Amino acid sequence: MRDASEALIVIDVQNDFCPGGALAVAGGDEIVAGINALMGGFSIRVLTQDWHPADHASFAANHPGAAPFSVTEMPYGQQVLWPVHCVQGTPGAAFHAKLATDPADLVIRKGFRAAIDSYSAFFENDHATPTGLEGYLRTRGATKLTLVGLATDFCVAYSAIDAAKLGFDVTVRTGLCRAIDLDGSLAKAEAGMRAAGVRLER
Ligand code: VGL
Ligand code: ZN
Repeated sequence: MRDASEALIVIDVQNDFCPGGALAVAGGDEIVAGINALMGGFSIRVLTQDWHPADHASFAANHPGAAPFSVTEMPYGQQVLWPVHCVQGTPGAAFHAKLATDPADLVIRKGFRAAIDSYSAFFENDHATPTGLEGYLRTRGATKLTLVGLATDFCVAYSAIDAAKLGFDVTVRTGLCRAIDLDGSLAKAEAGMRAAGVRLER
């Protein structure tokens, strides 16, 4: 068992990000068994869940004429327009059936405000609106975080960089993550994580 100051954060291991899902990440389901095995070693375990209303601004379908995976300008900056995914209460938003959810201490949902996306588990995409996860982790005494999940280059990277900026000691286990890799986004995300002081471990 790791020290009580260590937390495992499992990012968005949901059906829509796994093969067959609306925003499928190649090999997204391959990481589930490894994540389940890792969970047993941590005394603080958090799952995040992408959780959008149907009218969410990140969906291309809500922007007439916009193609999925195109980029638009939002009041808070650039935003990729995604296929409709992880709609609240739908099977696509549910965790992968084989993910061990019972051991989780906390499930934190994000992206539930229609006008703003939230890749990071800590802040929405305006980089200012907190999700509350920082307070939870600090009050439980967590200082060292291990991140795994989907997708490496979006929600995992944004969460890892925010966590490092907040002063947590952050490791991303890349072997237990899978990427969307949109126009070089994976290389960019890895460089951004390294620059923020995030440890990348296989
Ligand atoms: C994610 C795109 C849109 C992710 C969530 O979990 O990485 N990516 N929503
Ligand atoms: Zn999303």
